[in-house]
Amino acid sequence: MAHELPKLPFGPTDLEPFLSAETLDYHHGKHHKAYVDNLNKLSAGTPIEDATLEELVKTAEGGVFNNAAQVWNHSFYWNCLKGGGGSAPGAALEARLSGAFGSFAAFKEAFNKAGVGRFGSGWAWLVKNADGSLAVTTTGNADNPMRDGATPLLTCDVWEHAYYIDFRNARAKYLEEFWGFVNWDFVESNL
Ligand code: MN3
Repeated sequence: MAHELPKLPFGPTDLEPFLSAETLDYHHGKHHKAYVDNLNKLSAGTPIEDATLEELVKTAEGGVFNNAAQVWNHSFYWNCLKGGGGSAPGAALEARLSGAFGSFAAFKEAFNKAGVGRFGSGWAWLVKNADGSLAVTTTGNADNPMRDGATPLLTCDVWEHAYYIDFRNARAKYLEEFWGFVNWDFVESNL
């Protein structure tokens, strides 16, 4: 069964002033779509044709992995964002973040530092480890924490294509503005 490009969970201008409609048009309509199209080309008529996206993210290698993981990562990233912004973590999640990182502010600082520090292209993540602990991590290129048995809770795409139109080379500024548009209900649903 062919993989499909999911619709964005918000309208084209709903993330302004954080991300413009032009960014969404390119990032979702061209980059994300290209990963879906490439994955379908690589899997049509092969033994992985009926594999689920999650199976491919966990077990595939090479080009199939790169495209499958980028499809998954981008769909997850869009779900981490909330049209209109202005959401905040619920009390229980905020307490867990404070327990793990010292405070909610310290968690955001750790996440931003990790995202800025990821050399080249990749992703910043909040994950739940197999032992239930929360951690901030980054992955390079298409890589995904599920490969290491962790559960992704929140991600931010730190590939340059995610922020170059709106923030030029200022990845740190992009990460700062990201917090105003996080969908905390989605983050909590991944716990
Ligand atoms: Mn991207």
